[in-house]
Amino acid sequence: MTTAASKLDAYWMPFTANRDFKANPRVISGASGHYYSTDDGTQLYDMFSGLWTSGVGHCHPKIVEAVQKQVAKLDYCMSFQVTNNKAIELADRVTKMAPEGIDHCFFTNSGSESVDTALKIALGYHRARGEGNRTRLIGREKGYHGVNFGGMSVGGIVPNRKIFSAALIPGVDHLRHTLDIARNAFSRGLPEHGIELAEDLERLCALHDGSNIAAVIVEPVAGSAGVIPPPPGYLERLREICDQHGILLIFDEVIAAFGRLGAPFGAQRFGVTPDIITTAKGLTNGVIPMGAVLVSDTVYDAFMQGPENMIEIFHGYTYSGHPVAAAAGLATMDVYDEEGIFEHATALEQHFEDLLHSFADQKHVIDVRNFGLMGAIEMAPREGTPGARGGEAHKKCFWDEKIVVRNGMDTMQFSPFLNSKPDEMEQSFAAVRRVLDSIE
Ligand code: PXG
Repeated sequence: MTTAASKLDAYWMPFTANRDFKANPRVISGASGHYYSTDDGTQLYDMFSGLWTSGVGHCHPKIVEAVQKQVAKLDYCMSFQVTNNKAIELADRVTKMAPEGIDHCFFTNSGSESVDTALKIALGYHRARGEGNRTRLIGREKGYHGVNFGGMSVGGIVPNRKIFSAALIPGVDHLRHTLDIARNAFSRGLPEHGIELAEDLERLCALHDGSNIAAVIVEPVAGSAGVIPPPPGYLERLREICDQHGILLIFDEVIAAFGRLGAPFGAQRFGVTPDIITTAKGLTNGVIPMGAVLVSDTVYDAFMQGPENMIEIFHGYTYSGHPVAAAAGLATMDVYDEEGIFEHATALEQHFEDLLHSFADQKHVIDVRNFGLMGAIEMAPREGTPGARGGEAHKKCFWDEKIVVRNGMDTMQFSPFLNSKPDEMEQSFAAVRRVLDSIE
């Protein structure tokens, strides 16, 4: 046997139950449009757009062509002191799509790197302005900001932090999360209750004195924790409090940016402009790893001081602004524009919401949440084995129904393609229903 599955032992898979997986591997070897395929020719419908990454579908011909051309023309060039034309073009393009006043772009290779970069920029910004005492960082319970030390520390997903607790960076506090199933179960879109939770930030300002806080980082809609949209007015209130205390507001838009919420950025959808936006995923449609940190003029200008021959921020990656990734990014932006992808995503929202909420009366389902094209169906955990019901649903979807869905414990998450067809959404949710019906 020389198939990929027989060699699995060497591969330590990320965020996966390795032994369980290797006993029954699910190996993808091809993709086209909205389907994955396996070596034996099975086609599987992807209900998660990759991992929130591939909004316009897999192997989009325009992006494939751009990558093929670029890799043959300029495969790599130094990212420090010299740069490449594609990185310049992409930074310009993406900042033009960003909210007014967010005009500068620092490239990374992933969401985790974007978050750690943003946190470092926040600290550097205050120091450059003579406020080096502002070192505290504020995250939120249930937040996911990647797995590097900074992002893990401001993040609020317990298992991701648990065994690393001694190494979490000091000086971090967390706002309470806004998931309130008791009051908000089965909300369509933004949940009614919970705006008062934004006042947690005032409490932390009172505790530490706001003048010691550097930045607050939140996902506009929490993704990994199982799609938790904010109560109306919550993000606005965070913005206000940050302004009152001179604190930078960071939106982690690794999932929210590039159409998932029907706009280039979640900031625009919510009408709240942060000082810094972190992105990745949809920046290249997932085709080549790339992330970006977008910052306001005020933040950028604070660094552009001192001797002009000096580096302003001692930070960067060998692959920052990689030309092949940047070419994929540019082609992705073309597809977003030329195919009216964000408009299409907006037009699908109602149908997606209706399909999700049709699960409200399904057995075991205790909540359904959605906003934009982010959706979740939460099931009650099985007595004594939390996560078992969700894991079983994921596997049954794959093996019995040939659909790929993601579960976080007992919450099924959905990230439909931004250019989904209504009938494929209906068929795939009908398959999910059959699976949930069959699960005890
Ligand atoms: N911030 C946010 C908001 C994310 O969603 C990251 C940072 C880290 O990105 P990288 O590229 O370093 O993985 C993410 C990643 C899920 C799921 O099930 C979500 C992510 C990754 C894996 C699974 O929702 N988001």
